[in-house]
Amino acid sequence: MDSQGRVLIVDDEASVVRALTRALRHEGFAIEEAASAEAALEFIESLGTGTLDVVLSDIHMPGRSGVQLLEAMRRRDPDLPVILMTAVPAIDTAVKAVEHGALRYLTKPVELPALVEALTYAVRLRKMAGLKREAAALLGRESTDLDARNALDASLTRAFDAVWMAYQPIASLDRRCVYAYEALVRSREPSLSNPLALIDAATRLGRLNDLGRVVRRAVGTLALEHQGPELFFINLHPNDLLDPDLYRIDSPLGLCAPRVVLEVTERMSLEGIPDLKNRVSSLRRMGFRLAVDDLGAGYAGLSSLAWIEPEVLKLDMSLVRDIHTEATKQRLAGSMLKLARDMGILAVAEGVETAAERDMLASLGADLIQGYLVARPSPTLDTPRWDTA
Ligand code: G
Ligand code: MN
Repeated sequence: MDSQGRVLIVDDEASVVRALTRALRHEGFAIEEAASAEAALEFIESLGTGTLDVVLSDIHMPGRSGVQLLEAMRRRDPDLPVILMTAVPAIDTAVKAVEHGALRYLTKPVELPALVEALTYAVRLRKMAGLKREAAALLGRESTDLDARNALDASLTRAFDAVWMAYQPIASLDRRCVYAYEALVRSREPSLSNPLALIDAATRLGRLNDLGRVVRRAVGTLALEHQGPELFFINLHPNDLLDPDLYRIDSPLGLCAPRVVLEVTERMSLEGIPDLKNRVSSLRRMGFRLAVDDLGAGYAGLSSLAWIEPEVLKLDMSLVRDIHTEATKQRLAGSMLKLARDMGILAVAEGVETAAERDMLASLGADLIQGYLVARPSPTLDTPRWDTA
């Protein structure tokens, strides 16, 4: 006889699993059991697609919680319905459950009629999702928007797991030393190996904060290990300013804040950041310094200067390129360098590729330079090539 649907029960309490299994088998469901979120994921991984109809999971379990199980599963199978159960309902877990697409949120002890009703509904949804996919295939629309989004989400998860940081020296011409290393995000995931594509994908999927956290953890960990006078520059997305994780003094990056300069780009508006001034002063109180990046590539005019009052300014490479032959760029860069000096702000010239550009910048008063001429971004903390620089 056809079952009512195949249910995976996930609960660390053996007596609960036993009781649910007995009752639901009696109602005609086929039952699988897992004693933890990890065991459930393993079981799902070992299945082909389409052989499980619904997951019924406890929330509070040793190891991963039911909400974390839901989150991990969403990446693998976007339309496998999940019903969560808890003995201690709380607003924040309910909110998270809904965010990650839990179908229902039931309070224990669960009453059998309500459970059967929820499971029956879930099984129907699951069947409908399968039918929609078949119809799409039949009509020659094999990939729906949702499929594309899920594929991108899966790539992005792989890309986060494969993130590595490249470091590029910022060199002092006068002192012939490395002043700092700028950390630049890279990923080994082939479909998102371009950092702009990576950031774009994270933006579209609402996972920018996850990316920022991965980057900050990587740089913070390296900076904690690295013994040396060099500072670390790290790029912030305006969105990172909204992430509470950035303000944690016990995070790896927070722990070495006095050796870290946070770059905020001029390319993106800071208009959507409420309380910007307070956020910036919190960061300063933690010991961070701030830089305005890509100056002259401007979106934000000079407003980010006023909001952030940076310790460091980075002249965009578009101003640097061929500066030795372009009088306008010389005048602009020269004035910016002078103004920065008058304001007590350090200036870095970015993207210096040739000795001619470097010499012109030096004659305009630049000390700190960054670019392929000196060193390319690299997984190791390299020393600059002074023969060319
Ligand atoms: O926006 P931001 O300044 O953080 O971007 C720096 C980017 O510029 C990095 O991706 C880095 O690899 C690249 N870069 C660094 N030095 C040079 C250079 O000399 N020339 C060019 N074309 N790109 C550079
Ligand atoms: Mn930068």
